[in-house]
Amino acid sequence: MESIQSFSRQLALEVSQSSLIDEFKKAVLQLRMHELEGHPLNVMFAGPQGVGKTATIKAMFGEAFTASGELDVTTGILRYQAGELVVWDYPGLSGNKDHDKLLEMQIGATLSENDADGNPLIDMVVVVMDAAERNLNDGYRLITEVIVPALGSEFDNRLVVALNKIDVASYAYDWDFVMDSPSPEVEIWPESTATLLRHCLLDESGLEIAPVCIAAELTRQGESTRPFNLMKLMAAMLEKLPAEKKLTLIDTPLNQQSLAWFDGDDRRNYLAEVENTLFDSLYEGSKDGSRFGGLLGAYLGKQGRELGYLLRRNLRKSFNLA
Ligand SMILES: Nc1nc2c(ncn2[C@@H]2O[C@H](COP(=O)(O)OP(=O)(O)OP(=O)(O)O)[C@@H](O)[C@H]2O)c(=O)[nH]1
Ligand SMILES: [Mg+2]
Repeated sequence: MESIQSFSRQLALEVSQSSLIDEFKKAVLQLRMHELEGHPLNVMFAGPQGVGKTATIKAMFGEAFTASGELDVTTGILRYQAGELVVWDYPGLSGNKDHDKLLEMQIGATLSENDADGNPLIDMVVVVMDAAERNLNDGYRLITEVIVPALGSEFDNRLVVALNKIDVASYAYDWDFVMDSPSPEVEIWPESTATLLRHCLLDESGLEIAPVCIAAELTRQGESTRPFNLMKLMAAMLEKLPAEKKLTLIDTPLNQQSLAWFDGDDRRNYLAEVENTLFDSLYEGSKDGSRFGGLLGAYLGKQGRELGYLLRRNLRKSFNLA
């Protein structure tokens, strides 16, 4: 396979071979990439039963990743690992009081745990909820009563909420075959659910969290399933992670299924957001991708533009986008 090299290794190689970047800048960039490379990243997926936690992990990292899971038989927690990334796939809250209480305690305890350096063991929690469920209470309670208290004051940078199965939530409407996207009406119901959830979190608990509407497995008529809004979720996760963890997430083999990262609500350009945040973490002094005329890094001159070009090209490979 062509992309055996991780994203950052390949980028470092191409920077070193570039004729448009001078030797001093090369050294600075190599040093920065070296600093950012190889940091462990632990992401926990939690939420009620059957909401699509495992499906979301599979959508992001592909089937080989989830097939490699190790099950802890006493806790029911599945752990997947690739390179420096560890994903914790927690069993769902089932509605059984004793089972759920124990599970909530486990989640709280894991989130409060520190690694050997005194940093939190879990860098990020992704709470998955089912947009098609009329009752979002279990997921809501999990966030407000278990996860946020365990995360403490730093919850904002460590918590992402995904509202999954928006295809099911939009049951009354069809796929728009002309635009090859959900018809505008389809988005209304899940988006209002997301807004309602956001409002409740703010009003009742003072938490400012904007849930990301996704479909980990969107079935099109007569076609195989593929995700919807996955890039939006990736952008939301990368945005919150510290610089040295962003690269770990991108260096992990990502889902290579054709068009897995393609479909989305297009309300913003999520791929550009991903490019910007990665560029900013590599190029000192850059903000919002330092775009000029839309070109990543171009505001910083010839060398910035070249790094922008190389980064963008390799990122597209990682997401298997043409
Ligand atoms: N229509 C639709 N179905 C989905 C979507 N995501 C997941 N599913 C289906 O929902 C069911 C549950 O998905 P899982 O990924 O196993 O859910 P989970 O949260 O890991 O479940 P537990 O581990 O049992 O708590 C499966 O049948 C999936 O195929 C989606 O976006 N749309
Ligand atoms: Mg599961």
